[in-house]
Amino acid sequence: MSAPAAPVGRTGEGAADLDELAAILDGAAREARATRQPGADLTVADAYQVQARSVGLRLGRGERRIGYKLGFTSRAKMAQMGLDEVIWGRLTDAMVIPDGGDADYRRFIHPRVEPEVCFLLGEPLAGTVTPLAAMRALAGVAPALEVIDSRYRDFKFSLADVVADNCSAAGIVVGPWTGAAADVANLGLVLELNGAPAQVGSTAAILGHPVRSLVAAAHLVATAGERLEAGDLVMAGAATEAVALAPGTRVRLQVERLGSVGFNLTREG
Ligand code: OOG
Ligand code: MG
Repeated sequence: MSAPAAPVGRTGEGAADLDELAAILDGAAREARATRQPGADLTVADAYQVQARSVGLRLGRGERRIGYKLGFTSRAKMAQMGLDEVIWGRLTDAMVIPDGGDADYRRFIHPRVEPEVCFLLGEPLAGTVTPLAAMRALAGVAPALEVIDSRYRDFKFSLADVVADNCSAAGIVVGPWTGAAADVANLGLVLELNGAPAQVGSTAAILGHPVRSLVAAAHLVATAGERLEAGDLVMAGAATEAVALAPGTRVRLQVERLGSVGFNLTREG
């Protein structure tokens, strides 16, 4: 009698299964075609392995690492997705959409946009650091938009699923840089779609103070033996719920004192 086949990604499973899932998720992103969720047997620890391997496939094709993103750093996002643990993912240069530029709708499956702030590191930051040390390592801060695009059907996932999928990372748009000394604790923000407000909020919604995202990033990436490097970007996480984007949408975010950032999602056909 033969043993039943083990589900993909179960703890203790061979590396091959994690590689296979990494390849499936990478393929889904490249082809902009949704795939099914891996299932309940994938652990969060294995999911980070899958993420590292799928981003490894991108780097193997010549993409360059540019930093990290955090997810579920606001109550609004946790409530929207029904998950309440801070997660982190990796950013590459292929994800960058120029401020004021166009993003091709065909690149995405079911894109959503989030209002964020982005940090630029002036010095490396590693492991357990204080908010003051995190602040001192900064070279700048900017208003930013993240385009998330889950590779899973119906944008539905467990914590492990979304971690494996590089936290839905698909695009970032970074606005003008302001000096590192800028106080980002509680800045009002408005996310507009086609000129109409879609979300209104404050940077205070990001872990109470966005610098806590930077502290969390330094700590979390260290668990994978990595650190924030000088020149890295860190996306702090959405301050409000994410908003679904239809083709042909003009997106703009205004953040008090930091200024604005935007892009256009191209029309269909
Ligand atoms: C996961 C990514 C969440 C954020 O800013 O909270 C995220 C998702 O909701 O698909 O990027
Ligand atoms: Mg985000």
